[in-house]
Amino acid sequence: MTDDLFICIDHVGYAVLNLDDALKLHTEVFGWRLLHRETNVEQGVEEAMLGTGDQLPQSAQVQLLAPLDENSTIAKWIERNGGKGGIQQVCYRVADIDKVCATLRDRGVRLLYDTPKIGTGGSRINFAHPKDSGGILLEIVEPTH
Ligand code: MC0
Repeated sequence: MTDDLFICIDHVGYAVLNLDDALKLHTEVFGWRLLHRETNVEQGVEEAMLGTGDQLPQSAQVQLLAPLDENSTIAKWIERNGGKGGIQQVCYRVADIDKVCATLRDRGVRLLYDTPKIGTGGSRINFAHPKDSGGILLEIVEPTH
């Protein structure tokens, strides 16, 4: 057991305008494999997780995030980005999200949620505000296994 806060980069999240179009590009052209797809109403997204193995969680996956409607954080991000997709977030994997969130709060980082919410595949997630993480929206995930 080390004192490291994070295990690894879990995924990079791309905001996309259309999930099926983006899936075609990232699987057929770039050769990623679709590992998981779901709709997360609370987060306002339809998402797809891409990797090179057969099952979650792997290191450094690609997550495609399409807005469910115009109120989605992804829709707002795309609008602010001139109507184009791009990198919306980077996500770090942790073993104990409650412990890591407490440590980050102690260090002055504002987290978006008081308690973690449900993310991809039933994982527990929280986000550091971009103002406190060098302008990058930083997601923290504790996978289910
Ligand atoms: C906003 N800002 C960003 C940003 N979004 N900076 C870097 N990366 C981003 N993605 C900046 C704005 O430019 C602005 O800076 C400042 O943050 C505040 O922006 P705002 O317009 O006042 O606030 P909103 O309404 O855009 O909200 C930003 C916030 C929101 C980060 C709070 O996007 C949020 O709640 N995100 C967490 C949830 C999320 O992203 N869900 C979708 C992924 P200036 O300098 O102009 O003031 S769901 C997911 O990822 C799940 C499924 C999973 O992985 O399991």
